[in-house]
Amino acid sequence: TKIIMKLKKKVYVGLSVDIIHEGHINILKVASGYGDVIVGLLTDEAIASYKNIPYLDYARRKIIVQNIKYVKKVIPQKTLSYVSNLELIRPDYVVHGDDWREGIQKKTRAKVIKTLKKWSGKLVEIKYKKDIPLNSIYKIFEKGSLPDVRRSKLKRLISAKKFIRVLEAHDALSALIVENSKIYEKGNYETFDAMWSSSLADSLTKGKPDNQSVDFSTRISGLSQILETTTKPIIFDADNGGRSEHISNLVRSLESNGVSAMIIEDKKGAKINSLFNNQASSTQDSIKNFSNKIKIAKAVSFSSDFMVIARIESLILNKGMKDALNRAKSYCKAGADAILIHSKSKYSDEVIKFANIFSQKSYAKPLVCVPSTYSKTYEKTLIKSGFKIIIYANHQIRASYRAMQITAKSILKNKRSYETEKKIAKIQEVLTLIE
Ligand code: SPV
Ligand code: MG
Repeated sequence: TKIIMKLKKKVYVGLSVDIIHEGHINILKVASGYGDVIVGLLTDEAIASYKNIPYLDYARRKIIVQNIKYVKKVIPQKTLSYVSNLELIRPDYVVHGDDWREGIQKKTRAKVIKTLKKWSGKLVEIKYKKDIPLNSIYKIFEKGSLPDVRRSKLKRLISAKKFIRVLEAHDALSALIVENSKIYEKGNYETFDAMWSSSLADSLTKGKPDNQSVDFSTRISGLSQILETTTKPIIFDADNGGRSEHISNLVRSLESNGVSAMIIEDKKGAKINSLFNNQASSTQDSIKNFSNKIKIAKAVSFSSDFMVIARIESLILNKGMKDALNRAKSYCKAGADAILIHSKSKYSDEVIKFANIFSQKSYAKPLVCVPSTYSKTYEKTLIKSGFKIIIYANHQIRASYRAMQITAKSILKNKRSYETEKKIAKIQEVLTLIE
């Protein structure tokens, strides 16, 4: 008798499976009918590039998927695009739900079909089961971003992503802009990863100077409107943290609300904003005293995911690079989870020089920058120099201030609102935003 050695066909299924449901099992079951199923499990980074970072990280999701009986093997899919994994495996089939024919995945699908053609592979599409209440599951998951879940997201994003892009938010509306702004560019989604709760922006909304006139309690209760309406992690500008005796309550308040990080700056006494030209009345804290504040903050924090970030003002106060580097070392050793090197130079040279030296040190921690004055520098330059978190610290409040001013003047000038109508958001648009 003739033995026919038939090689089993290879079937590729791309999945992210944060919440596993019967729809996934159905796809895998059907796929296994075509041959050996290789799951391309989307990495945390690939998922975070177009939606919230998954609740379960890659390693945990992998354990789940590789133990499903229909699955032969799990490999990472590092991009939204299937192409590089398909080229690698050259599967005979790709199996997917038919729900990707429309919407954001349409282009991904087209590329899969094109790639499979090269070796006559086929796309098998399974009818999408409308009775799986996925949207409501995801809604609970996303909107019900409980404090623990939200707080832990920043650290997870830091390990999953090349860099973290942060934009200032000062109320629910501006936070929704951070949450929802998304552009599609060269096969990738560009989004913001987190929000900056800025002392400057919070002060501006209240018409008060940025000198701690708006106290922490007021600012933290103001956060509740952001917490109720969004899911992205929050980094809180805690000025100099206040007096050492007050730090423990501040940390407790922030972490129990689900804030992921607080940044404290090494200035003391009467506070003025770092971007004021005249810093004559500003004094820097001693290394010893400030390191102690970092130690207190770390010691009282309940959770392992709450980050204390130390902000160095040496370059703002013309104390020089050596002083800045020296402080960075002490602050890291005191337990800071990251270092923000601030600058009010028009050029990024000094922060880049700092980053180049600091990144080489054995005690180095992730680096943060606030490119307000050196706004010509592109993100890619900062990332290449070693920065991990980039904070756009005040741009939404400045944008809305200017837009309101122009609108008010237009009404004064034209004695009606018609001229301004085409420049501002349509009433229908703002209504749907809060539906
Ligand atoms: C803020 O946004 O309040 C900051 C950054 O602290 S800066 O305004 O540059 O001091
Ligand atoms: Mg501030």
